[in-house]
Amino acid sequence: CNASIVRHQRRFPDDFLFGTATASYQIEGAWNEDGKGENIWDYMVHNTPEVIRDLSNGDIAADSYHNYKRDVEMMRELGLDAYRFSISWARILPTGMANEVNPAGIAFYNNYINEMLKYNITPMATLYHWDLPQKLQDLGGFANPLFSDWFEDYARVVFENFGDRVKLFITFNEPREICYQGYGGDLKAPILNSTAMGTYLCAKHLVIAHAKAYHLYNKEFKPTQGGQCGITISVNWFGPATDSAEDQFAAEIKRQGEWGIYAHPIFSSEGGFPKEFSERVAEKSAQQGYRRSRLPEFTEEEKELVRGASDFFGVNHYTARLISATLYKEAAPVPSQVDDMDVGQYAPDDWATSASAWLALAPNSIFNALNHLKEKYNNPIFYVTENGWSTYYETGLEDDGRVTYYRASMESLLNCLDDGINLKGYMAWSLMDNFEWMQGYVERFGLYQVDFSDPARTRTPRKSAFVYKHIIKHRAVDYEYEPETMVMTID
Ligand code: PNW
Repeated sequence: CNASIVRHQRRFPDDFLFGTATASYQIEGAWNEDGKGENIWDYMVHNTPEVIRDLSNGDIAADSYHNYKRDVEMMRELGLDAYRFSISWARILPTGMANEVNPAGIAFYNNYINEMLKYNITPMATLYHWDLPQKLQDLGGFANPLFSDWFEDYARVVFENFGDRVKLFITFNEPREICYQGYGGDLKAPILNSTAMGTYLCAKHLVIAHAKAYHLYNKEFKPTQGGQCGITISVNWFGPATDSAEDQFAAEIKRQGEWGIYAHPIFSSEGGFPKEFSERVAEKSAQQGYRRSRLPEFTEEEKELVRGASDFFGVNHYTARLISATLYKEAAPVPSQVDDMDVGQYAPDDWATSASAWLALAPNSIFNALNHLKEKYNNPIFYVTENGWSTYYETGLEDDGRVTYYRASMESLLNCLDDGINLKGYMAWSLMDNFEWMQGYVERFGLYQVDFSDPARTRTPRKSAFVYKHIIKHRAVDYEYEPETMVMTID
């Protein structure tokens, strides 16, 4: 009877890339070893340790700098097709500028990549997952219009050194979290809390930096290396709380403000920032006495540079909210991006909750998000580059909530494939427990548990690791499956 269940299951194509994702600062540790420079997370956790919930930091983290072979062994245990990791800018360029390349940093990523390739695991490399060299932050970081040149120089070093073997590059991970949480707010380094304009200056310079790196790859590296270069944007689903025209418009403003300001310049046919949101910021800016909109404009030349500059759309998707024009508004500073959007949001009570305040299990939300993007941006190639569920540090290995979440995600992915969405792969966040930014080690996202009190940072598979392995192997979800033992092997 198992066989008949399997026969009626919907399946993932054989060439669909199943993987897991991590990020350099969250796993590597070795924060000052072998010539690595200081980055904005090193600086923040050492100078203002109280901003981290458990007063911890990523100095050692999962110590992947020394444990990379074990990491690749875990990828083999899971049977992964691909692995998404990020490169630490300051590990390979300690000053941030390309004047000085750190050979030990290059060697580390070469070893990591080569170990994956030895076992046919496709590397997907993110150039920037939030760890800006501190020396560039001292000069304004993403708020400096020259940022795009510094990023282009760094990207060249990455493509030159790794592009012969890495065929999937992602420039930036999650512009919203970089710009809104780091510059407009105080939820991520560099905790600028520059509410009026921080988000928007960063947004403009970030998409231009992305485009310059993309064109560099396209012109100088793609012809010989033959890979693809894209960007990853966090796209949670924001649907209207009711069918009223006001709520529908509020949901559209929310989508434009949260991720449209990054996606529209790159993926829309007209380019530039999204229209309705731009009008709203211009209006509010005028009312507030500004002589120009706090949202900067693109020149025509910049618009052209950015428009169409991506081979694929990487989507980090975790959850959803219902959006209202009038209800559930949170207090926000004026002026700020939250005040500019000026909408309310909530998660219904019947959505399961995780260890993270922002993360609830929303029904079919990967499909809702990708279907919207497909219609809006003419069905580009998509990768889901992150998706995952948090449990508390005490939860241990029996992570049934995570199992439920991943199975629901698989159904939503299959709905995408049935619908003709051009979706090529899925990376689960995360391979293992890691430094969860402001939450330190309190919230855990790993398929593998990491013992952070053990100097060896021993990794142990959770139930969800066995379930994900079973899904990858069979290219389908079997709801009856339970691991017989918690002993993991390489098939
Ligand atoms: C991602 N949201 O951030 C990051 O890319 C990871 O580094 C991080 O560890 C992971 O999610 C889990 O937090 C997000 O509000 C931050 O929906 C916020 C949201 C989504 C993703």
